[in-house]
Amino acid sequence: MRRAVCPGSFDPITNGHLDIIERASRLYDVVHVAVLINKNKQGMFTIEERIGLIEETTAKLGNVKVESHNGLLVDFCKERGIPAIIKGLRAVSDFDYELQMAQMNHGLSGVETLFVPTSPTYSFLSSTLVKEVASLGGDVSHLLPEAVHRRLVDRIAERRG
Ligand code: COD
Repeated sequence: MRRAVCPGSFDPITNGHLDIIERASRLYDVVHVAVLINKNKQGMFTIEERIGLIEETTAKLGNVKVESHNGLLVDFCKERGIPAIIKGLRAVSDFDYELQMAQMNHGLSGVETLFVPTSPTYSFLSSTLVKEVASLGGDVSHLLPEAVHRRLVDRIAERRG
């Protein structure tokens, strides 16, 4: 079984994330999507909600397993025998930090990181920007899976009261 992991915050999953997960799912037998818990970061969606949205949008792929993890990504990999981390690269600006993390993760555990270039359609896309634009009334429906867009619009409305 060839396994890889796509890690992230996924707050929430965007079409950019989904593109990378779909491409990874064609290359590996099992793709683990790891929702990393960052206690210092207050998300818009709970970890359980993020997992639910990822499961809903990746169900059609058939070989994606979604889990959360509190701690080091390399420990998630070690516990499951995963030798490869898949990361999407949006722009040169992503590269410095991604390279640092790849080298650190390799140094810690020997796990390899493979970079997949983002589709040009999604090169500007991040969960943070999507939340900001949607909160200010902008249309982001073309950047998110339909179910995720619906939940985002509802969450923003709930927060407004
Ligand atoms: N196109 C293509 N890929 C994309 C796009 C896009 N538009 N948007 C995001 N991605 C990919 C990128 O590869 C990105 O890394 C990944 O999706 C996740 O993105 P986010 O924004 O959901 O998540 P991040 O960047 O906050 O995730 C950072 C991690 C949680 C992966 C990292 O902090 C981590 O590994 N943390 C665990 C603790 C740890 O091990 N720390 C030591 C690291 S050396």
